[in-house]
Order: sequence, then structure tokens, then C-alpha cells
Amino acid sequence: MEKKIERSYEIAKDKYAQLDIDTNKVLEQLEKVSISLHCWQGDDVAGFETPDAELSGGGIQVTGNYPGRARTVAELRQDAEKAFSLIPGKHRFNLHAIYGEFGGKFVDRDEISPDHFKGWIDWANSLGIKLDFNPTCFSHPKANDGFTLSSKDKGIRDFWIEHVQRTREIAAFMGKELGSPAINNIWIPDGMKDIPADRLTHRKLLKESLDTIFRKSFPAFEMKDALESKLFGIGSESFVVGSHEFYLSYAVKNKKIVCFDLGHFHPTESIADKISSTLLFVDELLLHVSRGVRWDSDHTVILNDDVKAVAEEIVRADSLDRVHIALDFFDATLNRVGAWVLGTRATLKALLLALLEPRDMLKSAEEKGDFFERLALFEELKTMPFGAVWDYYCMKNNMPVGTSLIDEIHNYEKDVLSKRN
Ligand code: RNT
Ligand code: ZN
Repeated sequence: MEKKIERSYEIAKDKYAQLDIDTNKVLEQLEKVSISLHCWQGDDVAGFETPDAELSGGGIQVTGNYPGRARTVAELRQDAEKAFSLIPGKHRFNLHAIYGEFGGKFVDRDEISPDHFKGWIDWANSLGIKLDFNPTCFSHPKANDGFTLSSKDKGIRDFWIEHVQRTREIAAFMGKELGSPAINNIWIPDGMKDIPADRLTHRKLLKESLDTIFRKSFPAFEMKDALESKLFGIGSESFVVGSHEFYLSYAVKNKKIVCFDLGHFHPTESIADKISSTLLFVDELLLHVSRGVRWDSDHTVILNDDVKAVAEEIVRADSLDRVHIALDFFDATLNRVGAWVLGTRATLKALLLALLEPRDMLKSAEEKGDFFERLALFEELKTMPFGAVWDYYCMKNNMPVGTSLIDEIHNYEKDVLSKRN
């Protein structure tokens, strides 16, 4: 088997060399990419605040009841470790505030502290991975009426301001301890089901809340702030306070990271096209790689045209160091560890495809106005032996190649997940 993979790789290497692509160099570049795996795929966005915690409100939804959900911190870590063991490269883990270790007592969102995340930091250290973070402004009684940081009720607003401020402290602590800045990504559900009479007041309030939250600054080597917009959610169909224009403007003015979730735009709107535009005005971007099917349904990421286009734009804009790639999907209808692995591997495959593009040839065809040549090259790329390069990369990293991945997931299900109920 190994010999066959190597032989196929040698043939592929020659073919790419004809396009002036050095596949060995490309694999070195790919190896440096760290993707942030979202903790919430492992337990359907439930978290550990109470033993029976579950996702509620917030315009986001999990469907399905596939057995084997992680119910404890230990189970979630075990599952994440399994996922990491099947994904080539060194990646990150993205925690939400509700995933702290609260020691069996109820700790409200305005009371969380770095102490609740020390165990996660130790765990990350033991695996040699880095962490990212998120405030959790949903699944809480104080988010039930659909407003948090932009609520007209000052008490509610102050509660969430305190929460987000604490998440920034925690993120900074994580970043400092692990030697890599944790991105703290703010997404709030605030919005209305039906036509609002006054959009402006909520947006002014959100702006004020953010200004208060960001009054304290942290060194960029400890933590960075990101802002995630949304077009609409279930229950916020007519109005979302934190829209794309709102956060983009805020980020440009205040030097924050903009987060693009692939499910948060009009269904035919291209996120890929936004990368080169926004990178001229913000220093860094964060992506939530997701797959919306008809709506922001958070299906498991696969190697589809949207993900490929995003990867191409990152690489073509030479911005792998300025675009942070995180995943965001939660599907409870299939093996959750398998979903993590598929989504991450699909994202890596998209990046590999993009890195295997003959950028200089394409650009020179474009510059001389030979659009036939440019199109012909794009067509040629579609039948290039990229799979052989991917298989070789997996093999070299001691990761399952081809359908052996399915066996790995099945075995884990049999040995671990199926014993949980
Ligand atoms: C919601 C946003 C947000 C969440 C996570 C759980 O629409 O995409 O990123 O999915 O924070
Ligand atoms: Zn998201």
C-alpha cells in the first residue's frame, strides 16, 4: 500500500512540476496551517454549566440525536483527541465560555474566570495545541427575549458586558500560558423576528457596549478580538443588530478582526470575494468554515465549491498568515467525531488544492489578456492528481489514508461512543 501511495505521488509530483509547482514545498506550507476545531461539534453546543445543559435560543439550532454525545469534559477531550489523531497537522481547539470546569456548582456567565479553564490549558499543553475562545451570549435566561449586548434593559446589557469582558481576560490568560494569542470571537444573537420600528437604537447600544468591553486593551500576543456578523437567524429573520456592515465598520475603525461565517450571508453571496476587499482595511480575518443548506444550518463541512473558493482566495491573496481558519458546524445526526474529522480534512484539502495552483502561470495569462489560456489552466487543474498528493501527505503524517478513516471512526464508535448511553 505504502509503495503504491509513494508511486502515485511521484507521478503527481512530475505532473505538477510541469506547471512549475513543487509539491514538496506545497506540503511544507500546508503543514504550517493550523485550523481551530470548534469544541461544540462534540456535544451539540450544550456545554457544562449544568448536567442537563442544552442549546437554546440564539437563532441557532442543532438537529438529530445520534448516540454518543460527549457529556463531560473528560468525554469531550477524549473525542477531540481522537479527532486530532486522524487529522494531519497541528491544530487548535476553540472553546466556548460554557465549557469551563465549574466543579459541580453553578457559575453564572458574569462570574467565570481563568481558573475555570486551567484544566483546558493543561490539556492543550499536553497535546501541544493552542486554544481560542468565545463568549456564550445564548442558552441563558438573560438572552431569552432575543437581546444581549444591545438590549434596552441596562441590567441585561451590563450582565453581558461583564461576561464578554471576562472572556477577554480568559482568552488573554490562555494565550499567555500557551504562547499563542487566543482569538476571542464575539457573536451575539440579538435581533427580531418581525419588522423593527427602530433599528438604530439597538445598534447604538451595541456600539456602546462594545466600546465599554474594549476599553481595556490586551497585548496582541495574548489575545485578539473578533466580531462575527449574521444576516438572519431562526427568530431573528427581519433584523439582526450585528449585521455585516455594522461589524465591518466597527472593525475597520477599531482595528478588530472580522469573522466571516460561511452560513451567515445570502445563499448565493460569496465569502471568497470578500477576502481581498476586507484585507485592505483590516489586519486580520477569522473564518467560520461552515456549510449552510438552504439556511445557516451548520451542516458538516465538505470539500464543496464554496470552501474551495475561499481557500483559493486566501492563497491567491498571499494571506495565510492573516486569515485565521476556524470551523463552525454542529450536526447531531451522524458520528460527531467523524464529522469533526471530515470537516477539518475537507478544509485542509481545499487549502492543498489552492496551494497547488500555478499562480504565476495564471497571473501571467491574465496580465497578457489571454483569457483562453487562463480558463484552460483552470480546467486543466480539475483533473490533476491532487488526491495522490493528499494521500501521500496523510501517509507521511501517519494518518489514515482513504477509506481506512471510516474504519477508525467505526471502531471508536464501537469501543467508546456506543458505551455512553
Ligand atoms: C451562530 C454563529 C456562532 C455560533 C457559535 C456556537 O450563528 O455562527 O459562531 O455558531 O458561537
Ligand atoms: Zn459562526
